[in-house]
Amino acid sequence: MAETYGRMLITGAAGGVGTFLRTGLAELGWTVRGFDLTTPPEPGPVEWIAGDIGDPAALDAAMRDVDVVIHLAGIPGEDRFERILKTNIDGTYQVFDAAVRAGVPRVLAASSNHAVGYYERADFLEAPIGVDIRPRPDTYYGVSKVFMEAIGSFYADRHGLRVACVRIGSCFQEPRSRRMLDTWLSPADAVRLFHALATAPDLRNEVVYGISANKTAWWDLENARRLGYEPRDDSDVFAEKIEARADEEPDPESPSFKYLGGDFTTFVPPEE
Ligand code: 15L
Repeated sequence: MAETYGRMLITGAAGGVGTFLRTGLAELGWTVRGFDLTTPPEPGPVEWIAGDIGDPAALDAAMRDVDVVIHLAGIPGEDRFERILKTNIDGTYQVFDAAVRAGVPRVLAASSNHAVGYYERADFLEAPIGVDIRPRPDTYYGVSKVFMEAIGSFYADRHGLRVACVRIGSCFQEPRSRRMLDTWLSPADAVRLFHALATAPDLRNEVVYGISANKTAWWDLENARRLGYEPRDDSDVFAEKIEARADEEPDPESPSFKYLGGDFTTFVPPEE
């Protein structure tokens, strides 16, 4: 019989990363309560609440008897500032605030590599970069992740909430580009990472990078490992396939190669 853990609320549970985590963490023995705008997807978790992170009453209901919140809900890429402000900035504030109101002890939140997307490849060729560098967001989306890290730190210090914000690289079934060979977080390692953070007795107030054990990694996993994360996957197994697909050598001066945030550094959302 598998070990059983507590109840975990996952906001954005219907999304890509949400789907990996809600299934993988339930398999590990967590009682998963999904929260998303939609009705429960198949295969669904044991519990589901359809609601909006902008709605404090829906969050109050969702937080009841929860041991850990994993906050993934939000716009997953660049968008107009007003929309990022409402969903990613105010929505994240609402989730942290509801967790404190309900007395939930621990919140793990999905930050992103785009909080530091304007660092250059050349900045971390010698040695992987740690989490203590100054944020350099590459988009309004990245700005919202810097806000997430800031409110997480503030609520950890002010309210004693245990907080980890995970600067996720690229969490997909497989890396989809050369850049993702460096930034890939496999679904199985994502489950390992969030499970480690959900159970680490020493977690207080951290920002960690979320990547697999990629041969070419830009980020330092030291504090994630200290908290119990042991990545097992390596994007290198996909390198040949990706190289065969890519037609030419990358231009070292192109933003998609030069910056950590890749194409995010040049993307501007269309006017509505
Ligand atoms: C992210 O933060 C996005 O949510 C995801 O869709 C990917 O694009 C990822 O970053 C990435 O940088 O590859």
